[in-house]
Amino acid sequence: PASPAERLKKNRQQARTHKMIQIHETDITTLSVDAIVNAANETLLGGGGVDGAIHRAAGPKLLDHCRGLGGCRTGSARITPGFALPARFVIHTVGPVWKGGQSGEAEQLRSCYLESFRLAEESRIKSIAFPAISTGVYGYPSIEAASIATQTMLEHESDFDVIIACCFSAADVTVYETALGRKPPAPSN
Ligand code: AR6
Repeated sequence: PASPAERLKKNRQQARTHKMIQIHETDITTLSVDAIVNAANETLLGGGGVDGAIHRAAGPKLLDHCRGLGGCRTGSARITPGFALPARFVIHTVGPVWKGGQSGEAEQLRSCYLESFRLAEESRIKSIAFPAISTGVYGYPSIEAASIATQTMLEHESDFDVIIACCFSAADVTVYETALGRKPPAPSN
């Protein structure tokens, strides 16, 4: 029989290769992770959706801090403290507005995830949660967006203890499960 140390090593190896991308259906502001990602706009001065929820939960110091950043281009990201949030950091990224798919939206959305991961690695962040960037007010189709999100997550899986795809609806959970191949796609009739 394997020794406890061997079992632990095996579990760790399995943990590294399996399900380090977790899908949660929750309010991202409640997550106790090193960093949560915000789907912001270019001003970085707050807004509706997940951005509004993050600013409310973080408190006014977040807005004060963001005022000093001078905004952020679409596809880029900035990191700030989490202030009153349980998360230590917020990574603010600006997703593309969906204009039909022929305006570089996919590359910009991919860049949001890559830039967020880059900043996270620079700050030695080991646990990170992403909302479904651009799929609310900005109108990006959920299935296409989840395909880009999960692809970048799989590319960075080995650099983190956990990556959370934070969904705000049961429908989005199914979309992410399908994108990660954990559920067969629903029949399209
Ligand atoms: N936790 C997790 N996910 C959430 C939460 C929450 N508390 N609230 C909403 N979502 P959106 P966008 C989901 O509109 O499309 C803002 O005004 C939501 O259901 O927040 O990138 C900014 O300031 C959806 O799945 O972001 C920008 O102006 C996802 O988060 C603009 O909206 C993204 O929806 C950005 O639009």
